[in-house]
Amino acid sequence: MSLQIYIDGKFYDKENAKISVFDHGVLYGDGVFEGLRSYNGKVFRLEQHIDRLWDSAKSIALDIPMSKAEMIDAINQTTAINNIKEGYIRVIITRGVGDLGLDPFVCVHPQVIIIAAQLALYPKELYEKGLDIVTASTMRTPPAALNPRIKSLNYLNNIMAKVEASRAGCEEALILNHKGEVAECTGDNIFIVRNGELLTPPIDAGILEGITRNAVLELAKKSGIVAKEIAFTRHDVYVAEECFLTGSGAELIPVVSIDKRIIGNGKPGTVTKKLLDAFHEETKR
Ligand code: PXG
Repeated sequence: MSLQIYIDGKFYDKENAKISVFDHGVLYGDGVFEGLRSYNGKVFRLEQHIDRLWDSAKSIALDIPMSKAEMIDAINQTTAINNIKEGYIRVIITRGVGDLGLDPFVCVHPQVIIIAAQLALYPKELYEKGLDIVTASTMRTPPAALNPRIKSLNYLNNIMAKVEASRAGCEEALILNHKGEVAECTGDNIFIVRNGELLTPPIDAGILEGITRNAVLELAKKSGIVAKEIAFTRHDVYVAEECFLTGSGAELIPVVSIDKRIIGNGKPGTVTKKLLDAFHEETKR
């Protein structure tokens, strides 16, 4: 059976899962989304993703045309009908069909799309070897322009940084904020280890408040690792003992070099490994 895609209350075969070219999601990138993971058929931190989705929608003045409970139901139905156990789930809310003008309020019916697919992780050897990354010259969108806390369909800022990563032969790029501080990567949050302490940029550095990031901060505290949300610069990454990225897709992935500077001994570090083990335990529960 072909993959079943949820659109606006109904399921469609992948080949027939289509939306209007007049949807403002297509015309303007006007909408919000979430990327979730399921482990053994259960969605990881589902309520937190739902809350973040509702916050993103509220911020862009978009009313999601269902309750949170109905959304949870729809997500669970979509994973079940596709028999997804270890999977990746994409929830998209578009502004809906409008006309060729910008006005979002002519769009009366937002579209809810849910895709539940088999997982496409980074290759296993990258978790053992670690990533080489580069700093992008593309600056993170300043929060005063469009807050990166909104997980919007407007990902061009991240895509421009991804272009730089790809062209440098890297999987990811570090993005700095409008103050030149470390913000995050194109689809992942960043952590470093310095003097045995775990550091990650604060939300007001202009980043997405990652669900995986928050899980790692909790796990660090439980494991007796001092963890701080504190602003730092590219220099701090260059001289860090360890570095890793977090995201629903990637979980925790070590970074072993940035801008051709080797981080630590050029291998995934002990704090990274400890937290990755703790994270795997958490997702198994
Ligand atoms: N920062 C940005 C900009 C992101 O898009 C994260 C951090 C990590 O957040 P979570 O909540 O996932 O821990 C994201 C994650 C993918 C994918 O395929 C991930 C994201 C967006 C698009 C694709 O892994 N967002």
